[in-house]
Amino acid sequence: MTAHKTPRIQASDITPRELFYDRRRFMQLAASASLTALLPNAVLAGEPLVNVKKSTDNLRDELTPYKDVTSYNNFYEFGTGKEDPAQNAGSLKTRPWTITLEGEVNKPKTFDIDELLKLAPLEERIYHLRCVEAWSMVIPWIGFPLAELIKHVDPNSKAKFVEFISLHHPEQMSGQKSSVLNWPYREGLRLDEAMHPLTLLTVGLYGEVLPNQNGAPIRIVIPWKYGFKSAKSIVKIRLVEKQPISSWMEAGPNEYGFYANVNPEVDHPRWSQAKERRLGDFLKRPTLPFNGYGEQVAQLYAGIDLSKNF
Ligand SMILES: Nc1nc2c(c(=O)[nH]1)N[C@H]1C(S)=C(S)[C@@H](COP(=O)(O)O)O[C@H]1N2
Ligand SMILES: [Mo]
Repeated sequence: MTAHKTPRIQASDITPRELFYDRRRFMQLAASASLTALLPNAVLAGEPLVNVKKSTDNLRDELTPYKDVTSYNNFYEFGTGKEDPAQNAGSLKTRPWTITLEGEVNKPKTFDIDELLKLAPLEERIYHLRCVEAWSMVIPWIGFPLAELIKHVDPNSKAKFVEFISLHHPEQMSGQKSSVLNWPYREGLRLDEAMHPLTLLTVGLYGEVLPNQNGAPIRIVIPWKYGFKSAKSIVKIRLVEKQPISSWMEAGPNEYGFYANVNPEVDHPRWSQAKERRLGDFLKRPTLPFNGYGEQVAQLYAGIDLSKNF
């Protein structure tokens, strides 16, 4: 077992953010790290990730507690209840795991997840995540820009959109025995959205390997869009010429659009999007256009009617 697969935590590897590295949690991590070192070929949810470049984010908002981030989830492959994924996602096998990049690219390639992890330095990014159901969280993700991966396969001139395809495996994903969505889960972005530096290919949170319920071993996070755009447990990324149709667009075309930019002015047909409840808060707070990332991303939509392209 190689060193990078069984990271031992050292005081120097731990970011000094008292917010989340309280001493008790640190001791739990130390214990689990030495235990997993005995298991063959395991890179387990909850193992610490080392050599992560610390966040340069200047958000002042309080982080959502680890417990809430990992126990209140949407991941329909493991059930439709918010507590289902944490309960049921233990059956997902995250090694071995490959991701295939294909379609309108000059150098299609299937990456082993551990090979992919070495393509670019890991960074911590504190992002707001706003669910279309009007709750939100603040999460310290770990990953690197999706653009870094896409550059490796060299998109050709026909590539205009990117499609993400999650794992389809009903034996491991009990929720796929129900047809609540058209499996596998599919999402998509315009190529320029996918290449935007905020779009994060994500492998961890709170300093650790992603828990299964949060989309292990690899998911996307697009902080200015509703949470459903951030596909989990991805096995395929396809560059395509035409706008792909996502699972949610199929399920409810007048409720879930392709763009899905967070927009307090465009209500969901069944509820308002003007406010959100931050997990742990009692009172709602106003939702910000583009989830607060307008300065970085609004220019991507210049000249587009966002009430029609919701
Ligand atoms: N494959 C897959 N990805 C998914 C989902 C899903 O059901 N399946 N749910 C989405 C929704 S609606 C949200 S809000 C976020 C939630 O991410 P989190 O549980 O890590 O907070 O994941 C998104 N990605
Ligand atoms: Mo969501």
